[in-house]
Amino acid sequence: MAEVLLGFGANLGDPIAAIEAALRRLAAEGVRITARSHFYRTPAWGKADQPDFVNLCAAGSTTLSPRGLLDVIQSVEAALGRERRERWGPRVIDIDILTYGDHAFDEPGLTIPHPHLTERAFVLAPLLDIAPDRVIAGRRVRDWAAGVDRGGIERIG
Ligand code: A4P
Ligand code: MG
Repeated sequence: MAEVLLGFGANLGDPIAAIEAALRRLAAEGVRITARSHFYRTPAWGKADQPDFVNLCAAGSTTLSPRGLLDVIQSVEAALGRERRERWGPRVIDIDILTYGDHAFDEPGLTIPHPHLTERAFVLAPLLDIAPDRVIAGRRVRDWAAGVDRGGIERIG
């Protein structure tokens, strides 16, 4: 059994409904959700000319392997209508594997911990709700969070 941290983001359609649906589908496919953050409205990062995102993080436990979890995540994204278009572009749902136990992976198509997580306020703000003392890439989440600009991020639920 592995403890995982997952990040969710959406900025098309009904983002909160999409994230709720993704959590339900993951639970039905072998990821027991043990904690979830509040929802946050966050300014788009990377490509600014798109709607604000809604972001949430969740903790879970699973017997799926990292690859098996990635497969499940991608099937849930597809089921919810995700189309892969441009990098960092708008999406109905995006699910990232932030951590998988304390393991590090860097394989084609799978990098864990998720590469940019320690510099992204839209991940760190929700992570602070559920895992402030978790050490990722050598520092606690609360210490990474102290180093990013969380301006413009608003708790919405
Ligand atoms: N992949 C590799 N490692 C992982 C992992 N740990 N978890 C691969 C999930 N996927 C992982 O992802 C591209 C490939 O990453 C997948 O095929 C998988 O094999 P994608 O979701 O198809 O593409 P993407 O999301 O457009 O690209 P990328 O680089 O993953 O973007 P990000 O980093 O997910 O950023 N602004 C705000 N405010 N909130 C957001 O949620 N999200 C993004 C997307 C940009 N700006 C944002 C937000
Ligand atoms: Mg992604």
